[in-house]
Amino acid sequence: MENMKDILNHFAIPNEVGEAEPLRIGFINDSFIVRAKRIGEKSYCLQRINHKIFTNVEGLMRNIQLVTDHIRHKLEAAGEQDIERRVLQLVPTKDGKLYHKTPEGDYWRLYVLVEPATSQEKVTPASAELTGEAFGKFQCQLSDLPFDALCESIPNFHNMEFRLKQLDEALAADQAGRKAACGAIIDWIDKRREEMCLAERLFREGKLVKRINHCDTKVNNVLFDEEGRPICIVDLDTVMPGFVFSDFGDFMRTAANTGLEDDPNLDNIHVDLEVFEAYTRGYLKEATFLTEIEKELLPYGCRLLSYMQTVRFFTDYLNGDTYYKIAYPEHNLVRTKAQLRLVEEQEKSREAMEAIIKKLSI
Ligand code: GN1
Ligand code: MG
Repeated sequence: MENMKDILNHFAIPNEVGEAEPLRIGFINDSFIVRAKRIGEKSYCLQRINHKIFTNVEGLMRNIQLVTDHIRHKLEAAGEQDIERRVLQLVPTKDGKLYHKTPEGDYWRLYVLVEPATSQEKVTPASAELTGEAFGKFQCQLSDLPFDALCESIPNFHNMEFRLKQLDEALAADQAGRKAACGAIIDWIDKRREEMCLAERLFREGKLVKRINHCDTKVNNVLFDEEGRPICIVDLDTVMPGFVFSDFGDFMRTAANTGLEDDPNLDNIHVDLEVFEAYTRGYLKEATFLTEIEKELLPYGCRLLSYMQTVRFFTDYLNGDTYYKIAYPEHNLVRTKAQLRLVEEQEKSREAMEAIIKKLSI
């Protein structure tokens, strides 16, 4: 079995470094920090990729290289000075590969550590606006890459038709015997099926394009500099083709909600229109590539991503909690109800959201 030193030794690290120390961030991969021995030299972030979730590690790593190279070239062309903090940089292995696979079948990769940099867990209207700018710029930098240059690192990740098919399979199997008590939720989901598969239909009709999305647009996936300005987008595992409102909607799902994703008190859940407006302002400033239909569908994207999450949590509940980590037995049901309520709140705020987009589009 390879130890951490053996693993590090496979990578082409140009300077002397210390031992890998565990970093407690993220739920999916395991991360370690590897500090430079001398001040002023580079430090690194070593990660074990969760290949149970990301089964196509080769494709995933090719995506990341393509995206980071593309952004780097754009920054160079624009004369950017601080490139090392503006885009993630992979360190290849000594034999020129993007990752190292151990004899036990674990996959490891190494990034240059972006520093100095800070991250935020909670969003304010001010940081929402900056985060909107950062994700808008990220999509813009990638908007001239053909969407099919990248693979789906998780196939059908944000495909609503596919998520409903998974739900139907879970309902048919009823593995955990939980279906009978969930009639109201099933009806609620059924009522919205057609509306929520609109994007897939528009794509088939050639009315909507796919673009490269980040697919995990939480505020903690943006690094900020000492002055609180966004510098770098991180967590690129789910960067893949999809509809623009995946990124817009997922940010709103997680940040423009006055309650929690798993709030047991549904009365806490409302759309935070201040955060919605701030993020939208930042996003629209940078996302200059948007077509009319994409812009028009941004409020729909918010409902879609919350609905998709309702379906995903509920499917996992029916399957007996096999995907999401749970903190207590009914956790996935509580999450389902909280996301369902968020969709309802977003339905109520639909006109207000549309008015904000209209106002900011002038
Ligand atoms: C998972 O673990 P985290 O928070 O990065 C999930 C997202 C969900 C989210 C719900 C790879 O993301 O798609 O929206 O949970 N990521 C994956 O909290 O499934
Ligand atoms: Mg993530």
